[in-house]
Parts: sequence; structure tokens; C-alpha cells
Amino acid sequence: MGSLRSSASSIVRAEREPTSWLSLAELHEKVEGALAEVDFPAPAGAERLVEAARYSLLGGGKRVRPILVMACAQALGVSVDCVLPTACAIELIHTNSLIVDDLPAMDNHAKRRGRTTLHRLYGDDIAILAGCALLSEAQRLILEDQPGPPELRNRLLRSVLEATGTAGMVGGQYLDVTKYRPRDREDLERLQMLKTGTLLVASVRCGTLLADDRTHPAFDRFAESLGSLFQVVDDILDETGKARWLGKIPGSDRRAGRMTHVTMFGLRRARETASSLHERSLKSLEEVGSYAPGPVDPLREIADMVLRREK
Ligand code: GRG
Repeated sequence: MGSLRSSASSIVRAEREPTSWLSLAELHEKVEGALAEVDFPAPAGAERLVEAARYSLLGGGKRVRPILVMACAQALGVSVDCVLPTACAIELIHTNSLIVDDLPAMDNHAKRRGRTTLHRLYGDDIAILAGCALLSEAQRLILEDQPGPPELRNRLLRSVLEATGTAGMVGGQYLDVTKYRPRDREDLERLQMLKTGTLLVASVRCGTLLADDRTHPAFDRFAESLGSLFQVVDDILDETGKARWLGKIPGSDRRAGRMTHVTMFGLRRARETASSLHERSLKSLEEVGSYAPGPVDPLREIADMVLRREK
């Protein structure tokens, strides 16, 4: 990501002109461009490893997490260009989690993002190494390419590592693969928050950290509702989604005997839960809108998109 390597020592505030704010579609385009530029330095002979990492990284994807980083920073008045390294880092980590989740030892998916999964195309060995490369490069992006003071980079990295480690995604995935059976709704939500919610919450947290040193309870509440909404909708899509749209073969939760909002409470209640989480996320955004200097619309559109998504 050569062009993003900046000597700027602090985050730059955007001009508060309505024309300088980016819409959701523009944020999407911006992050796609930045992801395409991410560099994977590798020794001669390891070209196929880089090709594999790029195959997964650039193979579609809604880019919800990096867009959240950018949209939150923008809502707080920060120029989107200044937060791209962290936004990209989070998408690299997310892509790693999809590669790992698809492996035969996990969910053994044949399709992801509408294409053949990485391990089926390149083999398990290269898929695992490509996943590792994505994780390492993600950390390098934050440590080296993210403009801002060193303490900011440390806090960003800490947020992301907490979300991915044993107290986050890895712990959640462990409970999942060892067939941990949630006792009740609260326990199910805890499990799902670890596996899916923590990285979404970290994306929002990174966006606000990049803007200032304050806590933002309204953003935190938005992130938690959105994280839960994302997983409830994922549970619904696993039951009702069409492979053509979903980009993977649905029904993996049921086949794996996984407890979800649908298998525990039924489709109708899962939809009601999704709708109330969506409302809750919009309520938090009203609070955000009452003080944020930048636009909240892209965040609102993300919440709508997460509720209505078909993939
Ligand atoms: C990150 C170190 C590290 C390990 C990962 C495999 C694992 C440990 C965790 C699995 C987490 C997982 C796959 C959770 C499911 C999350 C989920 C709903 C993914 C789908 O996300 P979308 O819909 O996908 O945003 P796209 O393709 O749009 O990016």
C-alpha cells in the first residue's frame, strides 16, 4: 500500500463541506482500491502464496468492517484517506477468518463469496499460509502505514488483537468447533458476539479511536446492536438463503448441528429479533447524529444493508 504510507504524524480532519463526505458506495469503492494496493512482500518462488492471499482478499465481499471504520471516522470529522490502513487491516483479518472457517477441519466449505474456496483451489497447506500472511500483513499495516502517533497505533492494534484472540474470534470459533451448546438466548448471544460481533465492534471502536481519544457510548451501543444483528441475519440466511446470492452453500449450521437463533427459537422469532436489533442500532445512530460533525447516513445504510442483505 505504498501510496498510503504517509509521513503525517497526526490524523487529518476533513473539511466540513458536505461535498467532501463520501457516500456508502464511494466508501466501498475507496476500500476496494486500497485493498488492491496492499503489498505482500515475498521471496522469489513464493509468488503463488501472494496470488492465493490476493485471491481471497479481492474475491468480492461486502467490506462491512472496513467501511465501518471509515464511516465512523468520517462521522467524527476525520478524512477517510487517513484511516485506510486500519480499515484494510481489519478486512485482511476478516478474510483470514473466512479462509480458516472454510477449511476441511472446520466447516469444509466448497464456495465462498461466489467462488471456489481457497483450499479447494490451492490446497490446504497454501490456504493456511495465505491466511497467516493476511494476519501478519494486517498487523504491519497498522504498525507502519497508519498515520498518527505511536500510542494511537498501539491502541488500534490492541483493539484488533483483543477482538481476534482467545477472548474474541478464536475463542468463539473454538466453542463452535467443539460443539459447545449454548444454554439459553444470553449464552447464544455471548457465543455469537465472540465469533462475529467482536470484529464488528472493534471496527467501530477503531473508527472512533482514529478520530479522538474520547469514549463514544452511542457508537459502542450501535456497534453491539449491529454485531448481534449481523449474526442473527446470518443464522436466517443459513436457513433461507439461496446459494446463488449467498456465495456459499446454505444449511451449514444445521448440518453441523449448530445452535443458532433459528434452530433455537424458529424463523419467525429470529426475524423479530433481527428487526428489533435493527431498530436499536438506528436509535443509537440518532444519538450519534445529535453531536457528530460528519454524516451518519452511511452508518444508517450499513444497518439497513445488514438487515436486508441476501449475501
Ligand atoms: C482471525 C486469528 C483469527 C482466527 C479466526 C476461523 C475463526 C478464527 C473464526 C471464524 C469466525 C467466522 C467465520 C465467523 C462468521 C462471521 C461471518 C458472519 C462471516 C461472514 O461475513 P460477511 O457476511 O462476509 O461480512 P463477506 O464475504 O461479505 O466479507
